[in-house]
Amino acid sequence: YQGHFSWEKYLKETGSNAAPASCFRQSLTPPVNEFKAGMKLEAQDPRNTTSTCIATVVGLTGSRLRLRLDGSDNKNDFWRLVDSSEIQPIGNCEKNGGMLQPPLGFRLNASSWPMFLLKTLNGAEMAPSRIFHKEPPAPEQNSFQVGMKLEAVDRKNPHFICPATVGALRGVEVLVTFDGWRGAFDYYCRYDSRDIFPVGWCTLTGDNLQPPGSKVVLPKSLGTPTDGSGESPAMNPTPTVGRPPGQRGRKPGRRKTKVMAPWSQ
Ligand code: MLZ
Repeated sequence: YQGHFSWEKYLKETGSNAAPASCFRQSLTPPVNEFKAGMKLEAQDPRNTTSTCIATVVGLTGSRLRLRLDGSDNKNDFWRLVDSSEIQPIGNCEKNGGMLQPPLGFRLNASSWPMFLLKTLNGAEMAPSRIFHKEPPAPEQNSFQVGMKLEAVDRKNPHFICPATVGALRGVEVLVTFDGWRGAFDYYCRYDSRDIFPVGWCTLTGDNLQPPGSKVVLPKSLGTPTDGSGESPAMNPTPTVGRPPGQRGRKPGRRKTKVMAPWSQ
């Protein structure tokens, strides 16, 4: 369910272009997700990336897994693509001479880790290695351009993938700005981050792409918004979201009929 958002209409309406798929470290056809809830695997601890832990699949969305580290709480779930190099089949760590570690914030005494590990793996359903996919190679360089549209993980709400715009470039980094959110969720990431996807990704994976927010980047003065720092529908040559210039004095919430965004289907 795509929340009625149509990229085709939105790109037209905002006069913008999608970043080409070749800009991204993503496979052209999203990897199939054959994982099941309850399966166990090895994962790098996101809060302590040098340690490999046991994780359980607690949810699935498109090509991504919602993971929870065994021995951790339910407040630190994280999401990984099925072709992430940060997840491996159980046995991989030991095969490479490593040792499985308790997660940061292990809820028991550290001394009980070996027994906990035995118990958590006993009779567990281990994700078979054939359902892990190889991570795609990184593009050779950062070929994003300011203004290009993409789909990006909202890192404050990582279960969400949202429409976004490249707001700036900084060497190998890109500023991901979320359309209609006034900068509150923006972040810099490397151009080859696994958290950014080409336009159309969610349609291919069946992920639920969030619609753009309705918050408008307000101009500093009452003049025209020309500083170019904003993205979002407010940057349209003809503002289509929020209150048009002629209605600036109007109190919000008085509208009787719901106005549909022009990019709604
Ligand atoms: N509940 C949150 C969700 C915001 C999601 C924004 N994604 C770019 C809020 O409304 O603040």
